[in-house]
Amino acid sequence: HFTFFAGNPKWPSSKYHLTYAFLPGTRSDAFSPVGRAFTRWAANTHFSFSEAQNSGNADITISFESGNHGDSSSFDGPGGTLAHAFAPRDGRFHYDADETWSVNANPNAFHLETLALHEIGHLLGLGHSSVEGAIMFPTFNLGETKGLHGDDIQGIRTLY
Ligand code: TQI
Ligand code: CA
Ligand code: ZN
Ligand code: ZN
Repeated sequence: HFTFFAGNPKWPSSKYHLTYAFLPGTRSDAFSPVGRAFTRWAANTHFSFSEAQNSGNADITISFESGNHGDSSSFDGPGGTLAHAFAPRDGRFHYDADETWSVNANPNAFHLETLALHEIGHLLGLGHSSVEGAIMFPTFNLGETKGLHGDDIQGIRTLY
């Protein structure tokens, strides 16, 4: 079953169109997988997303960071934490730059699109789920690919 962050933080209901931007220096092979992840969420929720050119006024920003990078949780090199995103309405989504990432399913790398689906769930207000097939289920393996599950969609519908 889905969960939310403490206090149920969410985007205002009037704000269903969110913009996202890649911070300068983001590896360009991440653009399409992240874009596909936003498209999947948009297809299954009331949200729509578009890429902003100027990260200064985007609702959501995406970047690759390494080690201590100036927020409350440092990355830890290869393994351990892979990515993180903050609860609404923060909008920051960071990938750990020290992991091996892949655009296509690859048994020896982490799948950019699958991690983006999970982290966007956090950006929209979802916590972790007890349903094994859910994108918000708190276990994720090297090489694994997943999609959205009814439990994830139900979570967003319940929160908003
Ligand atoms: N990053 C954690 C995550 O995204 C960071 C985190 C832990 C977190 N607790 C949180 C973020 C609560 C928001 C709210 O869950 S991770 C998984 C999972 C990670 C973990 O790199 O450890 C997935 C990334 F769920 F399997 F544990 C993706 Cl799917
Ligand atoms: Ca790591
Ligand atoms: Zn960070
Ligand atoms: Zn998570």
